[in-house]
Amino acid sequence: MGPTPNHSVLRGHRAHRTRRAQRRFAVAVLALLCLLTGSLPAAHAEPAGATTGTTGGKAALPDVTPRPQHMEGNGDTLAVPARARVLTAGDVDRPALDLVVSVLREAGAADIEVAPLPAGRRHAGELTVVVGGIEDARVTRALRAAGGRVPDDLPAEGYALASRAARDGGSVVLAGADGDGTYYAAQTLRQLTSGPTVAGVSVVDYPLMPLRGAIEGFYGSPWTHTERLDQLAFYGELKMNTYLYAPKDDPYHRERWRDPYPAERLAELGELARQASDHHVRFTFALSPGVSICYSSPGDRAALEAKLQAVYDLGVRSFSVPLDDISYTRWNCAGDQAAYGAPSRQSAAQAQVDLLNRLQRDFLADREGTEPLQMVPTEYGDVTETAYKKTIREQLDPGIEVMWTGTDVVPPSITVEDAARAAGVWGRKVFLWDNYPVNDYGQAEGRLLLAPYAEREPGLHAQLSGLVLNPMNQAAASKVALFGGADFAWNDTGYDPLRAWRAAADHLAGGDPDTVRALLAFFDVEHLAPTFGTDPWQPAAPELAARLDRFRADWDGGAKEAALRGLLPYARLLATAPEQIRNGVADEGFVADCGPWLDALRLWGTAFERTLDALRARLSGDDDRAQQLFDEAAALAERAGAIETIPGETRPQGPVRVADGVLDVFLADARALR
Ligand code: 14T
Repeated sequence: MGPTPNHSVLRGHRAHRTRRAQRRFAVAVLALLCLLTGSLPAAHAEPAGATTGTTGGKAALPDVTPRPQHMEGNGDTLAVPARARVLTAGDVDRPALDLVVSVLREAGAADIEVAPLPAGRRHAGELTVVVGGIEDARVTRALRAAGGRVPDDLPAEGYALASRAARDGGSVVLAGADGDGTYYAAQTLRQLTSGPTVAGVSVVDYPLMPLRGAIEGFYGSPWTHTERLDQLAFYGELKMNTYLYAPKDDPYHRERWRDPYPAERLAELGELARQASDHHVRFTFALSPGVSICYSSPGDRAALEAKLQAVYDLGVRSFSVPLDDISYTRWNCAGDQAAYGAPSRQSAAQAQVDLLNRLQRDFLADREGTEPLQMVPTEYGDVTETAYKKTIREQLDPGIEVMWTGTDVVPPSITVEDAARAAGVWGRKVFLWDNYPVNDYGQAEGRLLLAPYAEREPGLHAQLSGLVLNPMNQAAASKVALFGGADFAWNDTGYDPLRAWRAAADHLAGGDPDTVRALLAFFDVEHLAPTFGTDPWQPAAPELAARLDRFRADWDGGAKEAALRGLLPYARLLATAPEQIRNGVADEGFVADCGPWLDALRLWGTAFERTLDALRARLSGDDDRAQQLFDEAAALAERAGAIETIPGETRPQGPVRVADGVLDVFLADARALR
């Protein structure tokens, strides 16, 4: 697994641009070819990022994330001609239609006509794209005609898609179970398209978990408005349908929950709600009154409703009341003592149940289009039976969604059995709040969490109502884990953590292989995932550690020259990865988020190279030169160790860590190698 050594020289901005120009040229040549032949030989048009091998001239299936439930090859790759007609059956979802048109335009269709079915006269050599609901007989007919499969029963958000090359043009059919499904079919089409071609496939696809997404639920500096807009678009691309707004350090969300949002903040929330629905994402607004609420006070209940009403008026229809990280061993007012008795787990649960059931019954049930209320219990990170859980299980409105973080706040794994026990104690399927890749706790100081989303057991979909990841303050860097989370929530039974990890690198690199290699090497040195305890649940730099082990074995076995030759390219890859990433990743947020870690890696990587050079000098008997190189390496490592997280951004702050416990240890030990 992992990256292979990169022997190529660094590419700067100019080389990057040249590469793009070359690609554009290749696209133009291909387009010309297509015009002449009508379709492309499959083997010549393997889509970028394809991982399956090409056999006997058959097209490799492209790598689509999340991984579809069913996808088969359907003949040759389609060449997108200059002319395309998009035929809509009924009222087609607007974002889906816009996406189809922009994908075709990107692929080189300059002349696109959008018209309702039935079609008028078709022109020779044009591509026909049918978009509509799977319940429409004209759509299923088109689907069959294009070699697609018509499923007997398509779950909500599902879709069927067929794409087929033909001598005289070609056809693509997108059939959604509903508007979401049609949009997801268009998102899949986007990933099937590479340059001027579309892979010939037949897909039947649907999610295994009904709620998939992220919860902005960390402590520390909340995401910016721009970051949130970018995240929502990204969620749409990954078929995630949920974003929970719950930033602990938005004062209006928690500390000052009673205070109305200032007008400009409210306007931003409205814009987020629109951006969410434009990308088929449900915006859930969370309000956390637990730090100061007086449960028995009609005034506080009215303040809570007024706050939710203001957001409802913006068009938001989904709400959550998280009651995590509060004390339930004391009341916030004398009235609660009178109404519920002395503080206890049972009385705390009773007060919470009364508040939430009332909110569901008197507020949400009365309002058009609202989703069931969601809540986070105060005991959210275990499955131990208590008087608190018993009261919630027995008395909380069964329609209210209950969140759960696993068998700990940051659990090292989540099994189907754990989730089944959670469903047992809460009396309903639970909604998983997964505290990965969040880095707001002490053990995560100086860390960026870039390991694959892993250690969640396939089959969890049967026990959960959904899954959201709690990301890092570094929004764009969190996309690495979110890629995996989206894939897992859609299709946990087909989930492969390393495949999703590489797909994330491929996405960020825009398919450029050198940048993919640099990213995977960078992810590896930021791989350690801590827990609240002392043992990490994902190890530090596994790829680098394996290479260092091999080096030691060779060196100790006497193959010293070979050991050095084997390791040097990887040291060079680490030293040059930061510049490759800065030049090759188009997502500016990602590069900005990773800034201090990239700066530190450049120094650590160079220290690594110097150390190997020192060992070589020592081997050739030049001890003075060796000493000088070791000293240079030590100076570089010291500079690297002094780089800190961006002030005011992450909580907690501290020196950034790069393969700590692996690379630093190797560099120190290497001085004694003879
Ligand atoms: F509500 C929960 F599901 C939850 O996870 N709450 C917080 C969350 O906001 C935070 O980002 C996450 C990771 O630090 O853990 C919870 O916060 C805690 C929990 C603790 F037990 C913070 C400190 C703790 F000691």
